[in-house]
Amino acid sequence: MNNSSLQKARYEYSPKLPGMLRHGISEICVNEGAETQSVADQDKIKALFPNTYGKKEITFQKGQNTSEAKKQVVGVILSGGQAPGGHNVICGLYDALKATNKANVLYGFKGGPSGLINDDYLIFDDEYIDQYRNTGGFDIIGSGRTKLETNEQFAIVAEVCKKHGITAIVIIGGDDSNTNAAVLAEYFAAHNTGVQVIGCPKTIDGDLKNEDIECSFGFDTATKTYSELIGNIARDCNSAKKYWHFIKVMGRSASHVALECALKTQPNICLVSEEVAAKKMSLSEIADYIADSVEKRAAKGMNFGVAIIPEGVVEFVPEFSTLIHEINELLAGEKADAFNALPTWGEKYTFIENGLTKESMEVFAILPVAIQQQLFLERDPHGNVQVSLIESEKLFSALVGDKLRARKAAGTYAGKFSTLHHFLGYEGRCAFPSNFDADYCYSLGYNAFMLIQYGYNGYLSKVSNLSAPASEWVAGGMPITKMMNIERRHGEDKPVIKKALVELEGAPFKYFESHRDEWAEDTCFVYPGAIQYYGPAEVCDITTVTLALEHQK
Ligand code: FBP
Repeated sequence: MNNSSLQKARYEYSPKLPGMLRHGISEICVNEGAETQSVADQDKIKALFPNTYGKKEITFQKGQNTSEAKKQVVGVILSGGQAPGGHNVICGLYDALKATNKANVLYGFKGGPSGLINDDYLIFDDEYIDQYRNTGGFDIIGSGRTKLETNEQFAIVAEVCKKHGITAIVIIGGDDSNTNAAVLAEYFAAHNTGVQVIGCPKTIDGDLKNEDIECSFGFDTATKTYSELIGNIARDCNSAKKYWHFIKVMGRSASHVALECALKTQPNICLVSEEVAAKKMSLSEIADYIADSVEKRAAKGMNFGVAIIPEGVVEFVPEFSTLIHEINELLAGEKADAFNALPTWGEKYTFIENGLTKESMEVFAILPVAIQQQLFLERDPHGNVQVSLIESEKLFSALVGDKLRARKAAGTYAGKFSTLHHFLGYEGRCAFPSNFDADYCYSLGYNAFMLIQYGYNGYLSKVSNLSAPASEWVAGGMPITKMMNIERRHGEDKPVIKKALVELEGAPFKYFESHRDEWAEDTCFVYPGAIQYYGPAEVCDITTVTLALEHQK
């Protein structure tokens, strides 16, 4: 492998473990807490998970290790989108496993959950692992989005485990993957396979969090990377003083990423999808809100600014969701062929006009032509509009442009409005993990092995007290069923881990809300700069503003 000097230096970095895991394997014992209940729908979840429901929360502490001395053969998979620090989860798992018993074995199943089904694996050794310590990416074994959710798949996985003598599987994934980890754990228990399942909370989106899991890994590094770039753009913006930058950031439905970047960089505008939904804002209202900032700044001679747009925002605009729903219906089944056969956009437009309700047609009509066409051209394998591909940064800048033209005509606005567009997503998912993510991930992996060693099944590796120095972090495990409720998915009631959206009553949003009017009108940009790996702890080890504000409560 060709290595940069940073990569070589990062190989040597020793991730910090929680104080309670630093004593050496022989001195880590378990402190069992109270039995747990799911966050909602207790009777239904209990009935679905008769073998794994209601187990106790546990924490590790210093004391004689009383776990059974048996050889462990562990399999690990990475599931879903990349998130910085995934390699360190595997490194921590490997180090704890080998420190416990040199004869223990770690299998890495390749390409995500499908690797387990296809029995496609490698066996880790020191030389291989050492090339990936403290590095970004998921290339150590690859990842994938196949879902492990049917009994047929579970039976295959059980066979694969039996073939290799696997005693435990570690699933590194988001809310869906960890929901499936809980179902797999229940299957293994019900079928007396003797195989344990442990999950680790991953996703840059930050939407896998709850009263037990303070944050998913990767969120810290991804938001620091995006904030560096947003800060750089903001400084260019404040130097040239001639552009409004519309920056869309990844994060799927939740706006945690956008909000954290806003807290770090203090842009003029940051939309929060959850607020858009709560206030039932229309596209026109959102455009007016942004145009107000443009107008006020122009009145002060500042024809420039920065607006952050969360990836999922359009799904939260009620009238837009209705429009998407109607388009999906309009092109369902064979109707799509009739539409596609029309030779010109003009003819297609007439077809659309005849098929949509008056209200949806009014929404459709205000969209820029490029977005209108995107809604009809880029569709998923089920024929549905791919909302995540909609260039909402361009959509909002165009709608704001329309508003400003109208205001100019009315004589209320006399500024200039030149726009530039950016989408920040893949730039952050494989960055070198920050010290926080390097430490947190290594701890999650190390801790996952301790849960395996102590015989736990259906648990999420839990490391908490994360806004304190690592020495004060608390390591333990939480039954995944504790985080579950019943939700309607694809027409069926399903047990799932509750997805965390931005809470409008939460401290991060409240802080943002109390400052945003000033940020909208004045230039209050903050330039966070690049992630620092070496230097004082207050520069290098501090995690997100979101967590700091949440812990201030
Ligand atoms: P996960 O939920 O799997 O962690 O993925 C996060 C994410 O980066 C989202 O922010 C984004 O919408 C999506 O993945 C993009 O997916 P893909 O990598 O398949 O393009």
